[in-house]
Amino acid sequence: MQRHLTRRHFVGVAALQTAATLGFTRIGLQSARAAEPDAVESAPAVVVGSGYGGAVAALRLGQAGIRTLVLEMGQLWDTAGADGKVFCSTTAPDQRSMWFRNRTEAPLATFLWLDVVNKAINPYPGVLDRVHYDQMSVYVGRGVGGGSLVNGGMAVTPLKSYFAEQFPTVDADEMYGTWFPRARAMLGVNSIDPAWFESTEWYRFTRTSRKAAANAGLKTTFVPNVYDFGYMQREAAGTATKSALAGEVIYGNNHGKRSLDKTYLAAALGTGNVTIQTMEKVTSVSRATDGSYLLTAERIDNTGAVVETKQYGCTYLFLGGGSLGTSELLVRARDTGALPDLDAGVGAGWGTNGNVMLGRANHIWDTVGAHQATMPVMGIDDWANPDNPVFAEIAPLPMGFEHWISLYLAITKNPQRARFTYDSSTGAVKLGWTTAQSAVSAGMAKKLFDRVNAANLTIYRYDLFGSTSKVFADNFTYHPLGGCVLGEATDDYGRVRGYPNLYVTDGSLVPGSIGVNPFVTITALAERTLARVLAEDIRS
Ligand code: FAE
Repeated sequence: MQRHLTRRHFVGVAALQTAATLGFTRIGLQSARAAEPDAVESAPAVVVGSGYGGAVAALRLGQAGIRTLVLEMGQLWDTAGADGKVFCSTTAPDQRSMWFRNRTEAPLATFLWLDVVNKAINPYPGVLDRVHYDQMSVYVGRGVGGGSLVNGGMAVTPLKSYFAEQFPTVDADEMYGTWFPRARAMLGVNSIDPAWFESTEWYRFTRTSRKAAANAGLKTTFVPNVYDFGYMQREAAGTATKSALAGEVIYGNNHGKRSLDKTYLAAALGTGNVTIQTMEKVTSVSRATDGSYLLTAERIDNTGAVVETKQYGCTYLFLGGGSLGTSELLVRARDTGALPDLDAGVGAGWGTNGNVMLGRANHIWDTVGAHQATMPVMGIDDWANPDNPVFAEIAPLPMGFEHWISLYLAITKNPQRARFTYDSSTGAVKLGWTTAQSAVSAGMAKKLFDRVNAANLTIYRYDLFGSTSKVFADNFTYHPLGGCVLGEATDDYGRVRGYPNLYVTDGSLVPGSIGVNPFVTITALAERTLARVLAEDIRS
């Protein structure tokens, strides 16, 4: 990653740090302000959300000399708490862990059926949210950097043939020749040293799962990550403060991870043209008679109370609120009549990337280790199996003691899709995904792992997901995708149909499935969109 750092990048990092130190929620606001009525702050370009899609938009707009305002509903995670740390760990969660909850809602609910995983916390704008719909819940990151703050860092480029299947109108050669390499370079993707992997106690859990897969005739593959493996080796050697080796991941990493606030967003601020405002949730979008866009945003405080309702105006609007955030804004805008010409495809094509989590119980001699790194580095790759395509990440379960559990996040090729709809009686946007649709993913995961269990004479773990016998956690996803699918609700470059100068740059463009962990694809598509839009649409 070092080679991508520039002077401007460092200016950006400093800006983020200064803002945090001084407790500002506004960074460089003045530069984004134009001669507008008091109630309206305007900028040529506004970006909603600061995850992958939003961060790419912010950087490329800033580099093109366009004053850009980023509105992010979460906070800037750069201020240490009383313990001297910005983020809390998975083993000792506090209020920083979750977005306005009284109790944590970790993916693993129980251990030996005991309610020992989740803890009572104070409601606070924490970094991980679990959004509950009727029959599916979705984990998302909240804060400057979006999902990059909480994810496992697995930076996987999808199989070219499956990418082409999912995006038939996108030039796959150009994606794999230009946009994927650019995304990987900007994100700071690196790979674990195979020799270290084979010898370190911190990845015993992965080697044990690899052996079990091999016994079933299944192929495993290393996957790259944005966590700095050089740093991780220093953690293991005792020369760097532990983060991935100290149980830090879904509630944030204090060190080692190249999250977006350290890459794209730092560089964006370094251009001097980008402003990020935090704790502001965009609640509606409409269009003025001159064709510009108007946004309403609610600024909240640490209790969640709305302390100000603000109006923004812009010529160019980029939506990077993620699959949920962007779909919600656009479905509501269409169905309330604020943007009535939005395509019927807005809200459609949503899927879970076929996510299912499960655990297997190993034999007593197949230990997984009391010490586990939190960054996954390997997957079981059975995607080429035409009867049952599955790619299963070998996930860590760092409990600090030997538990003999192999945990997996399976990505299955589930063809089911759902739609977001607007409920006019409550004003809520609902998701129509059903339990029966999840069962398709669970069935595929079962088919694969029944093979692993049969070959190893092992069984599933029945004690991890809350109820007395739940083996396949198919009721939540880490990978929400779709809702504003590329080439359907938008043109082939993320331009929203019916509304000039309105763009989608995030995971809502991906039609419900990409076969691997999705952020490299989201980033690469956003790079492609921004290059095209800057060349053809924007006059600075
Ligand atoms: P995202 O990163 O979610 O960013 C959206 C941002 O917009 C957030 O910061 C929101 O707070 C903000 N926002 C939303 N609505 C509004 C609004 N109305 N007003 C203002 N701000 C708003 O979107 N993917 C991988 O590729 N590899 C992994 O290892 C991996 N592990 C994961 C582990 C966990 C626990 C989770 C939750 C996800 C994981 N993912 C992983 C998924 C990945 O983080 C996700 O696909 C991307 O973050 C999605 O990027 P977007 O730009 O779509």
